[in-house]
This record gives sequence, structure tokens and C-alpha cells, in this order.
Amino acid sequence: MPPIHESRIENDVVASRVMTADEAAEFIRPGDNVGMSGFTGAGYPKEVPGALVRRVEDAAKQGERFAVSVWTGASTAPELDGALAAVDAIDMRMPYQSDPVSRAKINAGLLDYLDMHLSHVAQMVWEGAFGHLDVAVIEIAGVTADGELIPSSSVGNNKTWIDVADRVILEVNSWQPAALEGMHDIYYGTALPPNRKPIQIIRPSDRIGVPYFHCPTEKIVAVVETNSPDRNTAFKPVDDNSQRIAENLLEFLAFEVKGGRLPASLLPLQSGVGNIANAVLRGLDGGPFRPLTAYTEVIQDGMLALLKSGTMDTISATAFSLSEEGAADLHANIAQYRDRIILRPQEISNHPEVIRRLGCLAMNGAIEADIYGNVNSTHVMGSSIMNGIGGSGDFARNAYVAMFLTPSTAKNGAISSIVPMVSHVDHTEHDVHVIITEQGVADLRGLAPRRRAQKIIDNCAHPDYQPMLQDYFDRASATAPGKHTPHLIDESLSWHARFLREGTMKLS
Ligand code: 0RQ
Repeated sequence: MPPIHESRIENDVVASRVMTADEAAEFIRPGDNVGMSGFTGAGYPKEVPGALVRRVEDAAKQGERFAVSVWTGASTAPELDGALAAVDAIDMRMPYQSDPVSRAKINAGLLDYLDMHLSHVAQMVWEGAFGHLDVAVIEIAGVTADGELIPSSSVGNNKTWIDVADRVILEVNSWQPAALEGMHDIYYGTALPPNRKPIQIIRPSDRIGVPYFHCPTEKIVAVVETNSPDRNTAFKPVDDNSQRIAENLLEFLAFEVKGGRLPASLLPLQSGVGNIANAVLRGLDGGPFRPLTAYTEVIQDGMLALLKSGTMDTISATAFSLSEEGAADLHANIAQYRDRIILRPQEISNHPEVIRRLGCLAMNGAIEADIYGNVNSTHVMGSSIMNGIGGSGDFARNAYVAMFLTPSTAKNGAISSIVPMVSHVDHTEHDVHVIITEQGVADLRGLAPRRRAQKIIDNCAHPDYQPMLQDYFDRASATAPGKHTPHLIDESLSWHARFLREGTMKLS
């Protein structure tokens, strides 16, 4: 472990609980529900998961199975999700992951995965829908003299985990900048119905909470000091397709502004992560839309660049998701960023009420979209999970304009991302306003299903697949029993058409 340069624990009671990660992991028992910090590779515990893996391996040597359920904010890192999945130490995982080892286990049927809207998690835990949370393992950036916990590079569900867990294990990571203190806005006003009050955010810059997590010191059973970087995944260089998708999106936004449907400074942006999002953010930098704001989940490199250049005013999110260079930039220049960044619990960053009120412009990725506008963000071939829905549904369902971005083909052109009927639906035709590929833009607003189909085929499909999709649509339109959303459904095999086969039902 790299040397620890400074202690960040100013409270004596908390300092008295410092121990090794192996000692701390003793507080986790087989069958426990464990709430871990971590969101898109930021702010996850760096040492205790490895110690837990060692316990699991020791148990296996004795012929015993040691597994826990792991609840997080979102995706973590190989040393948490990957390491635990590799030794089959996870019974149930929720609510989002993007780890290749976990993905393989989930798709082999060896790991139960609950893929949920990120805004739903905290309320369902408070409701008791998943049982009781036994232990919370939370990375923080420090502890104040009063025993307040300074959040780390992600907030996620940490407030809820600390509130509801019986036992709290803290990892105090001195790699995280001390100047994170004050950037967070932890809201303690949530309640279950019928006692809910309005969330008083009317601009992304509004603060409604406090900068710390409160945790009774008697719940803190172990404290581990660490000095380890976040996952900090490098970005792939922006490829041609991502560049063209970004250009199409920017052109669409310019058209909306020109038509008076969006203000010149746009509306608060929400952006998914990855190559395309990065290209979009780059395209906005120094452009005509300003001052921009973001009400989003994650802050990636491109968003920091927008703050730096002055194109963006404020970002509200729940986590960073930076490359190594992005993290170095944040750490070096945190003084100029810190007043313009707010990190909130994910139940607030993704709150439908707030997203709808602010009128967010949602930009998320898709695996495939169908000709009627249904979008699949999560499954390959209908049965294998890729990552999960994450916050895309929270935003798309409530956005002012819900945009989905995808290259028109996958796997070097072998697969069309525009299909007749998606193999799995995450975002229904009712939630999807605009589809954008490198081929063009399909603005679906105001269009009935068959008009949407023609627009998506004409504007978004790859030319190699356009004739096949047109053929499908033409034949479906000619032969389907219903002409509202025509599909080719094999009546000799279809579950739904069995009533027609058996003559027990007639369509009106
Ligand atoms: O697989 O890496 O094995 O080649 O899917 O695809 O093109 O690299 O795109 O990284 O932007 O991911 C929807 C998965 C897109 C992502 C999705 C294969 C493709 C590749 C990844 P390989 P790309 P991206 C904010 C919002 C849901 C969560 C979300 C996602 C891999 O955006 O997880 O939006 N979204 N959260 O080859 C078969 C197809 C395919 C396909 C792509 N049609 N068929 N494979 N792939 N299309 C963040 C959070 O919520 C935390």
C-alpha cells in the first residue's frame, strides 16, 4: 500500500477504531447484506473488499461457502465487483454494474442481479423491500473534529447505507483531495409517503442539505486508512462515428434553439458516460450555447473542460467518473472547480420531480432501438445483460427532451442497431423523443407509430440495413392484423396469435 501522507481523522473516538482491512472485514458475516460506496468507478472502498475476498477464500479452504449481497450506488471497480464475483462471493448484486467478470457470472446464471432505476434504490431500501442492511462499507475523504464524515468522490447511496446499516466500516482515503470538503449537498429531508415534502431544487446550483454524512460514532465498528486512486478509466480517442453522432446532436440542438423550443443557454444537461458523451461534451465546448448547466449523474472529463473554459456554469451530479488525466486536473485545480460542482445523493441527482421541473435534456446510449422508438439499453440478444439501466430511465422518462444516441451498427457493421422490434425494452416508445445515429436524427415527437418507423429507417438506419428494414416495415404494414403498430408476427408460433389460431378471439 502506498504511504499514507496525512491522517484525515480529526475525531478521537473515530481515530480509536482504526485497524487493518483484514480486521475490519471480520465485521462482515456470511449472508450479510452489505452496502458499499461507489458510483461509476469513484469513491468505492479500496481495501476492505480485498480483505473480504481473503475471508471467502479461507472459508472455501474449510469447505464453507461465504457469500454476501452487495448493494452499491452504481458500478465500482475490478478490485470490488470483479474480485468478489471471481470467487463467487456475491449472492445478489444491485443496482448497476459494468464489470466483465460479474457480467459473465450474471449471464451464466450464477449471480442474481437486480437491475434497477437508480433513483428507486434508497426509497425501496427504506421501505424494506430488500430486507435489512447489516453492514455499510463507505469510503470517505475525512472525519471532522465533530465526527462528521466528509464524503468522497461519489455520494451515491452512502447516506442511506449509513442511516440504515447496523454496523459501519469506514475507509478514509487520503488520495482524495481534502478540498472536496464543502462540495457535497447531503439532503436529510427525504421521507416515505405520505410524509414527503417537495424537493426544493429549482436550479442545478441550489443547495438544500449539508456537506457531511451524519453517523452516530457507536455505529462505526472499524476504520481503515487508505491512499489509493479511483478507477480512473482512460477514454478511447473519439472515433468517426462518435464525432458524427455528436455533430448531429449539436445540429439538432441548434435547430431547436432557432425554432424557439429551447433557450440559447439550453436547459440543464444530463449525459451518460463513454465515448459518444465525451464527443458531445467536447463539441459543446466553446460553442454558441452558454452558459450551460448540468443536472446529471456523473462528471466526466468533458464536463470539467466545459467548466474550465467557462462554457458551463454549474454541475450538479452524484459522482465523478474521470480518467487519470481528468483526476489529475481536478486535484490540481480544485479551487477553481469546487464552488461550481455539487455532489448529491443519487436519489436527489436522479429525482424524477427535479428532473421534470428543471426540464433536463437527457442524452443516453442505446444498444438498439426499434423502428417504433422503443430502446434497449441493457441486453444483447434479449437475454444477456450488458451493464444495466443505471440512471437512463430516471432521466429519459422525465426529461424535457429524451435523446438516445447509438452508432447505427455494432460489431464492425455485422449487427444493425436499428431493428424491427427490440429484443428487450428499457425505454418505451412513449419515453423516447429523439434517436440519433451517425447517419442522422429522428425527431419522433408528434409522430404516430408508422410515421416514426419511416423516419427512423430513413434518418438513422445504416444504408446496408435500410432495404431490409424497409422490407420488414412494408410487409408488416400489408399483412399485420392491426395497422397501428404493424409487426410481422409468425401466427403459427406466436404466443399472442394462438387465440387467432384457435379461433377463440377476433380482432376488432
Ligand atoms: O461491446 O466492448 O464487447 O465490443 O456493447 O458499446 O458502442 O462501446 O458503447 O460504451 O457507450 O455503451 C448502451 C451499453 C452503450 C451504455 C451502452 C456492444 C458493443 C460493445 C458497448 P464490446 P459501445 P457504450 C449514465 C446513464 C445504460 C446505462 C446508462 C449503457 C458494448 O451506454 O450501459 O445509460 N447504458 N446510464 O459492441 C450487440 C448491439 C450492440 C452491441 C453495442 N446492437 N448488439 N452488441 N453493443 N450495440 C451512467 C449511469 O447510469 C451510471
